[in-house]
Amino acid sequence: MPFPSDATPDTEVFRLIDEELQRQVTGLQLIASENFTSPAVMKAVGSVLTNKYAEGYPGKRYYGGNMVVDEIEALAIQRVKALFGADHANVQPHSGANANMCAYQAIIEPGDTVLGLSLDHGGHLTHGSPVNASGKLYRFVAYKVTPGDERIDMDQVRDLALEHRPKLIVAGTTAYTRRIDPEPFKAIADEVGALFLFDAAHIAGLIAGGQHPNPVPYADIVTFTTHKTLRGPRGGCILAKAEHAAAVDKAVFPGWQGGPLEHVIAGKAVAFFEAAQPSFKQYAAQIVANAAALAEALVQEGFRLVSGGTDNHMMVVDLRPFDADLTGKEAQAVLDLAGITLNKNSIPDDPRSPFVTSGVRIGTPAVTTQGMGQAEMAQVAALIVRVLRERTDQAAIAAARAEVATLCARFPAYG
Ligand code: DSN
Repeated sequence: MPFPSDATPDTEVFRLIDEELQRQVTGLQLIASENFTSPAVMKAVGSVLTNKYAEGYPGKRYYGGNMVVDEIEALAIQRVKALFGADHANVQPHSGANANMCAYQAIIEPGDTVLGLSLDHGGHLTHGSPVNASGKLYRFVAYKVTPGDERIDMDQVRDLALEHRPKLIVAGTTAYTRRIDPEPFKAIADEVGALFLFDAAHIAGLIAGGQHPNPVPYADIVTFTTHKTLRGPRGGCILAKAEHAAAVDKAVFPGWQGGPLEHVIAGKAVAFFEAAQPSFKQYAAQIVANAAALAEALVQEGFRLVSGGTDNHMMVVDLRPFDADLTGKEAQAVLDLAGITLNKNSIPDDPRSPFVTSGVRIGTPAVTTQGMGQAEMAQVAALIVRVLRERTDQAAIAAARAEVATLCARFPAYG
């Protein structure tokens, strides 16, 4: 029986989706890994492509009826290769975590030694955390940031590489605020005969927008998510040198995944198109300028920033100099009440647990998409400070919530 229209008797789910829309557009979205994707991307993701099975790759599928899907996936591949100058692309990973596990399976064996940034110093779960499959399948050795300037300790990376002779060196972070230069990593990898993987999940949009160095010429494999600074749909992607192309494709399917999400792949294709436009360069530059402005304003208010500042889209704020009793957990909760959404985050060598933390992570991709600039970042900083100072005063929190809504109404995320 055909569906008569898009009317649905399910009022519950769509009421909740509408509630979430209101939450997103009336509050400040400062989670560094989130963004507002475009209506065009959402249209692709909500399309009939969700109905199609397409195990395999364009021209080599295990199901019929993939003539259109093949064109869509080929377009996504062609666009992302052009965007980053890559030999090969696989656009099927469902997430960044999947992309990393697929990449490992493509180029190393279980038990092999790998260097990665420690999770509590800004690395990712899939860079060898013992609770993650990466840490169980491979022998990860963690490098850290220096205790002094809190930047990646490249001397330690080299020392550990010489000591452990890893098969693979992983660069890339989830809570690190400085530019990552791929060249010194590549030099160390070459010195010890290791392969080099760059996880660009957070900064893919900054790379596409010309704000951060492109790791593609240096790395054997580059992985990233499409939904952070790149502003696409939720998903992952792998770029590889030609010699790893076949192994990467095999690791994604049939290695780790079954049917690709072709509706999401269509959304990725739209996002790659958008990121190739000249206006995306301005967008990426504004993300960085906004982060610098917000960071500066927070420092003026007595916060300490891990590494002293930011070169990218985020900052990690050490709350202790502002208020020794304030934890990241409490800050996140009270700011949420005021419509300011961010996440608690460990600072390097945090004495508190990862569920409590002494810090928060703040990012500017979403507010920049809304069109906010440096002037608004000063206002955002002032709101954060007020809520944290007056965190036991319900009336003050309610007043801040109203101001947040007024600010967001001036910069509507969607029309
Ligand atoms: N959860 C992502 C982030 O917030 O950085 C990393 O996968």
